[in-house]
Amino acid sequence: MARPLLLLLAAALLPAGPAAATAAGFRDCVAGLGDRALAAGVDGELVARVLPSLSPLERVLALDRSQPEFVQTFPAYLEARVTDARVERGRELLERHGAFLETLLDRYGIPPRYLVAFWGLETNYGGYLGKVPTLDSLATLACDERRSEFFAGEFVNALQLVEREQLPLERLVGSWAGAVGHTQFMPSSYLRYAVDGDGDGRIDLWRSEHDALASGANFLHSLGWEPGLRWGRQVALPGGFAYEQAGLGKARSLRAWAAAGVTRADGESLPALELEAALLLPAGHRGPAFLVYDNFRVVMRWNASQSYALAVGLLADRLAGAPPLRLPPGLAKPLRKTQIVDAQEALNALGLDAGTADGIIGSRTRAALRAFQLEQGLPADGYPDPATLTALERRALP
Ligand SMILES: [Ca+2]
Repeated sequence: MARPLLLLLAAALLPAGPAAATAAGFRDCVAGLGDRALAAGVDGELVARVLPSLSPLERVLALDRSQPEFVQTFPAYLEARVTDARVERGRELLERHGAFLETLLDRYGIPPRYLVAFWGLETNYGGYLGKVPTLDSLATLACDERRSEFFAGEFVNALQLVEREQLPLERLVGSWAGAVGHTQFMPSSYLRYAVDGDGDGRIDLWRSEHDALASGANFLHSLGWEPGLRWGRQVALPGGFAYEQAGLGKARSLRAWAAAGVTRADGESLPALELEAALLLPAGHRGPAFLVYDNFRVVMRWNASQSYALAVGLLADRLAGAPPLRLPPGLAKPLRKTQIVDAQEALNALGLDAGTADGIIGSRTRAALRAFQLEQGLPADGYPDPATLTALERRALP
């Protein structure tokens, strides 16, 4: 019964005009979220206490709509995230939490270096948990038309979490998009996968590092991590390699890659196993090449970005003592988003189906670029390097 009362309040307290319409719209929407929470079994007292406290956050909408001018390249992404300082700190934490991390390896099959790598990438090992009030950000996004259904569900999950863990409301802070704690779980993942690592009977991903590490281990285990296998590795390609063999959807056995002349980065042969691996060229054929295994796909279920999953694997390797990845110079130069949009439009005009011209280099754009490169006799790595963009511009001229 909260809805009519809140609407009346909104109408009585706010001035007329567009702002009032927005504010009244938010109150109406929030009342709907409350009904949804009640229907999901959330305690009425909690719903009644939370609803009037919610505020729409303009900056959350601004961030959700922000369109970066530049597309960050993989080398730039990696340089910003897998830093020497982060490696050093991660090694300290591996040591400090060593005994506990070993128990997680026994129980969930996730090696310590991966758990620490996720921790480092998500929040810089708890250095930045986010300060945005989670219920406000989730309500704001749930009341925006773009991804309303997803965030409405997360809002209800957040209330269920408050109830189950008896959390004080002020504890719920995190990223602008509603992720919380050391491992930046959305409320649905927190409810479903978080576990009590320190054994105090509660699951607190903000305050307990052991709860966060154990929850990360349980999450990866639930997503299908295969114990005993790596994420992948950097490899070297032979001269004259046919780059169109690259792509996450083109997995072949390690034995087949070895037969195609692919070696470990140090030139040693790959183990002749039946293990399935896909070849990735995240910075094109001039950049590093990686073979990635099934556990890489598990990391992408945590976060669907290939760059993120590569950063997790490469940080984990460095925590275990691997040297920094050597990148050829000049690859980190960012691409303008407008350049990518233009390229996508040109590819679509040529009938090569790059998908929506949104400036994001996804799998369809990569496939369309590869088709164009093959047609032009360019290295078919699916990467928008200057040679490809120039050829595309020329080809697209009327
Ligand atoms: Ca705990």
